[in-house]
Amino acid sequence: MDKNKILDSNKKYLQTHTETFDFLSNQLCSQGRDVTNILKKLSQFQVAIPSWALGAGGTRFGRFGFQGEPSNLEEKIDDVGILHSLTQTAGAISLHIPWDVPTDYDTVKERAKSQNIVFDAVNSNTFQDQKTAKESYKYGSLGNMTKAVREQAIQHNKEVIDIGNKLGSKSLTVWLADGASFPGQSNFQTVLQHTETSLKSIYEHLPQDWKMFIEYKPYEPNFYSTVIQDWGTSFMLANACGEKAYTLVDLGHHLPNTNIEQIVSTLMMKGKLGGFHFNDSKYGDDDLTVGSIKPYTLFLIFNALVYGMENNPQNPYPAWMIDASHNIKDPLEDLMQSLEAIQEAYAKALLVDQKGLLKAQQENDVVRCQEMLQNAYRTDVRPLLRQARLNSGGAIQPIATYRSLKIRKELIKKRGANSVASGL
Ligand code: AOS
Ligand code: ZN
Ligand code: ZN
Ligand code: ZN
Repeated sequence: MDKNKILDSNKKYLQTHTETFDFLSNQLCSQGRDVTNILKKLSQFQVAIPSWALGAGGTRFGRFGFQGEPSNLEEKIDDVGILHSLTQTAGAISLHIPWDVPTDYDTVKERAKSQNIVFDAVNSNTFQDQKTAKESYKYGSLGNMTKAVREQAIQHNKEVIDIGNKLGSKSLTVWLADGASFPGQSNFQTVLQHTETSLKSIYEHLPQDWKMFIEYKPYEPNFYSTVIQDWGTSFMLANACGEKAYTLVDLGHHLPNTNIEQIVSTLMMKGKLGGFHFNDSKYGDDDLTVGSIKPYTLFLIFNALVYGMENNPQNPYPAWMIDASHNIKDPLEDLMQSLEAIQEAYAKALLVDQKGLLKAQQENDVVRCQEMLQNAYRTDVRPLLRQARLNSGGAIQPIATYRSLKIRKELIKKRGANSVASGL
């Protein structure tokens, strides 16, 4: 993307932005907040875009395409490049194998590098059957009763690691659909044991500086039981594998009203929170735009994350990823909304006076504790986000700029109205 076009479009927002930013920044400074440091942290916070979120997703009832979708890996990287140019916070892409197997590694790497994009966690796929595959995952993959199926799934994960390694990725995310739809269909202990043994074998294949993320999910596609159903099971499996294995928290993978911020805290205390899939949900794994349904919960989760990042050196810096699906919005606009919501929650969490909160907790001043969180939450931090983007050469108003530059129209012109995102 042409940087000058972004700088040019910033001109019309600059004066209003400067006024609101100065006002907020003065206010925060008088409260003893280090605005420069907050801006630095916001600029450093980079979120990986999943390759599968760049096209329109769909539901089991149908899929309505979105014109100008990226039809190959190179175009997916270009889409992330657009997001990154505008927001300066999407400097990574997370690939899904086999949907995104590169045909030419050098071209793909070059394409990413020229747009300042790095390759984040690679995702394996043993929840679908591939045309060329000998064995079927209909009744499970790493936990399947049949050894040949497990072997095929293990082998696939090892290949995903090799592909990621060639691109410069440093982690593998494993999400399993394994489970049962009806009571009695499988033996809980047997499938869990198989899953553990299979994961250990994949773990053996990890390069020295890699991590393995184990995702959990309570239900779907199986509706009676899922083998890795909750953070406890993931945590147990990660411990069984070794120090390079971690739990991955997907915000949509909890039963209603689960206290996710508490899960995050526990995992960080134990040094086992490896990665994050951001999204939002009302009912289940809805994969909606981040912050669109429960922004206060997102803030509370970020509050736990900020605390953990400052106080838990035993926990590595987590891998941040979005895991979303779009049925009715322009995927790029939706992702910009998600990135904004993530940064907003992070900025608000950075405003929490941790020392003051500890003091109020020690004094058992429950009202003050709550006030401290809510004061931070109720602050309109958007001027900080805009300033952070401005400092890095991004757009003051990413979505408005995307629209005024008619980027989707350009993509349709280049790719055609009927292009369908590869892998979907
Ligand atoms: C599935 O529910 C999980 O959230 C996965 O992380 C992810 O959505 C999938 O791997 C993409 O197809
Ligand atoms: Zn996920
Ligand atoms: Zn999910
Ligand atoms: Zn999800």
